[in-house]
Amino acid sequence: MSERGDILIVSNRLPVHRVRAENGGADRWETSPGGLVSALKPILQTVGSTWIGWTGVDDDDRAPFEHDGIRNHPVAISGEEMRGYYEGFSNRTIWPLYHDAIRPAEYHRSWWRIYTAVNQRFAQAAAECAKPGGLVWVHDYQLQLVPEMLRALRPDLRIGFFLHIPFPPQELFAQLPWRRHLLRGLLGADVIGFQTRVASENFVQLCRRFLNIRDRGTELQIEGRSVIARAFPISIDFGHFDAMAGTEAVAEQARMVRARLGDRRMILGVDRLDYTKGIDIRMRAFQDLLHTGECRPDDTVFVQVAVPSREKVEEYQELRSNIEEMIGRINGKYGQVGRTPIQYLHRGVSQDELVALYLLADVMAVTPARDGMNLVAKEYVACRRDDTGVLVLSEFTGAAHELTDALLVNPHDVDDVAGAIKIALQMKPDEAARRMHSLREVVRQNDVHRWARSFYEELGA
Ligand code: ADQ
Repeated sequence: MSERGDILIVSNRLPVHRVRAENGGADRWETSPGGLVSALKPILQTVGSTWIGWTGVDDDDRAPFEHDGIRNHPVAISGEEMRGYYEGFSNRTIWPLYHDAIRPAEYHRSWWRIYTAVNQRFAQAAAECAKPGGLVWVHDYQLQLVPEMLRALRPDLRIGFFLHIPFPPQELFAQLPWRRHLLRGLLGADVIGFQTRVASENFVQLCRRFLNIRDRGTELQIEGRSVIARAFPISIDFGHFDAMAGTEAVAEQARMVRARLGDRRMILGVDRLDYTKGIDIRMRAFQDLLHTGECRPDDTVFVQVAVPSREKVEEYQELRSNIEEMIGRINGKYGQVGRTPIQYLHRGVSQDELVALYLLADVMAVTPARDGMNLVAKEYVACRRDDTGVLVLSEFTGAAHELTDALLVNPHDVDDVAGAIKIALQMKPDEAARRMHSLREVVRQNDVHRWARSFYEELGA
């Protein structure tokens, strides 16, 4: 991969955000949290790379700049375009539809027009930056039309596309008024990567049905080209998390938090505040355990970290009030003075703090109704160097396909989730160790470096 020199990454957001300076000093850039950035950063820092994306500020057409070893190339998007392309089409049409339509998807022609125009701008920027015969890797559901648009502008390029979220079954995808356009958009790539085999099979079936495309399993034939569509399950930098879990800085953080928690058992949830993540389900499950007395506020605490997300989208504002109301109700009913059963943080946490929480968690509760992969589950496992701790994991995550030694649960079944948390809290140390040991081996062997290598090899790097 490094022999090819520059990698060109194209995604909605640049991997940085601007932090306002205090005391009149200069603003600075910071690396952003989130699945994509956590996954790619370790690889990009080791080779020359350019990243094309939005800075997070409307109409920001600043010149390219360097941060943390990556060259950032901003794409300017106006406030109105963000409402149509991002908040609208990406997050109120595609996001719910691709996550099993757990919220109704909305179809608006004006959003689609803006989505198309903004995708064209990203394709143009990539066409201008890419070296002759170079590699371009386009990411995620906000940019599904870019591969086809980019191929039209620069047929010399090798183009990869990776979808971080699920790809839905035919019955759901078929609702989309622009279904053929989206399939053709993706087929502009040479390699299309999905999180799971089911997702890639859904895609191939849809290409057969709506575009009459011939295929041989994972290889499709379109206009004399062959396109590979298959699963590349994303992962984390195992070595990084494993090493961090052994540092003094993390141990110090863990001691501080432990002192505040006392000797209570800890159940942990860490997510972007998103309705797909099933935060409500695990709260309901915990409430059941408080109700039956299987957990008491003086022996167990649930720590839920929820990083603010998509706050301009109505569903997310609604979700936040529902979750906070629910937590308030549970704490009001079951709490004691000085003993709050659910500790809720609505903010990002530093990586030291995050790893300290992973180390303190007797049980990690990951219960999305649907999730492309879920990196949090893998991060938890990577931090449990002494093979303690139990992972409760939704069957509907991509991660569940690999992490089969977790306690797998149906997130639509509160009894199942409550039952698994109870089993996890009571699990004998030798069984917990056997499971954790095997989970750690899975993540160690299939880390993010292997993921990127396999994608790049398929792309012909
Ligand atoms: P996300 O939906 O963002 O990712 P996830 O895979 O769990 O979900 O990744 C979240 C990342 O953000 C993790 O690396 C985690 O450490 C970090 N993070 C979460 N909460 C945090 C907090 N409060 N403070 C600081 N950091 C926090 C999307 C898809 C997933 C897919 C990833 C990668 O929705 O299904 O796994 O992309 O492909």
